[in-house]
Amino acid sequence: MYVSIVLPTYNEKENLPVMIQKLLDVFDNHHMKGNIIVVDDNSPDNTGKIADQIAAMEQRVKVIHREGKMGLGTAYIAGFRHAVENNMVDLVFSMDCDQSHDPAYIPDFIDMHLKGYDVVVGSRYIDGGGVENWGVHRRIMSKGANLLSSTILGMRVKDMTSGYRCYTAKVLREIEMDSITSNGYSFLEEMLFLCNKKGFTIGETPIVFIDRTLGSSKLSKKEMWKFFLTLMRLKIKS
Ligand SMILES: Nc1nc2c(ncn2[C@@H]2O[C@H](COP(=O)(O)OP(=O)(O)O)[C@@H](O)[C@H]2O)c(=O)[nH]1
Ligand SMILES: [Mg+2]
Repeated sequence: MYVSIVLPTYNEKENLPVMIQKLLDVFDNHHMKGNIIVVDDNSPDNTGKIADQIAAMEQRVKVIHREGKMGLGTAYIAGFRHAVENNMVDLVFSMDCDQSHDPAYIPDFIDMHLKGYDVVVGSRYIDGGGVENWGVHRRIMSKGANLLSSTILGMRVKDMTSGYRCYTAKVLREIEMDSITSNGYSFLEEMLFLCNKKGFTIGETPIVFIDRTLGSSKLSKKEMWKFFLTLMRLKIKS
């Protein structure tokens, strides 16, 4: 099993070194082959330079530099493209680089994949999953967005907005990622919608999401509105 981890970063200088070390420990402890692909958007806090320094010492770490903040969706796409250029790759993960996604869950995702799922979502909203450190406002927004999108799009997935996922290389080679017009958080919704439409199977594994303690969130009010607009557009398309 060869695994690639795509880590989009924007101002994550405190989190990136910790996250990479934790991921490499998981690789080593589980005898996994793989690499980590950091996609940095010219972070003003020099996350990109820190990533280069780590990559110079650790060949399992690759860095994609983009000119400026171009959004989470296109960062995922750039990382996914790079990951599947490698013929050895079996599974590609996406994870936030703020330590809210614990690398210790990676073996659970792999188990779900081995049960036959093409896409595995790390879910906060199934038994065993949860959220820590979120205020009431953010909890309601997230739960509401998920209920609405799974109901409107008629999908069984309980956590449509979780960014902790894994896809088989086949999924990423077959989904027309260029057709995805949404960026930011709506990307996550649109990607699952396309996977479902193509007939790929989607499973969920529980994760406890621990909100970041270092750095700050990039989720803006604008992203939330875009999420609902995307939902309507996908509904019309389906
Ligand atoms: N490359 C890149 N990474 C981004 C961008 N926006 C957010 N990220 C990263 O995506 C991940 C999730 O973002 P975050 O702000 O933690 O979102 P939240 O957890 O929903 O509050 C983090 O690793 C961010 O550094 C972007 O425009 N470009
Ligand atoms: Mg976060």
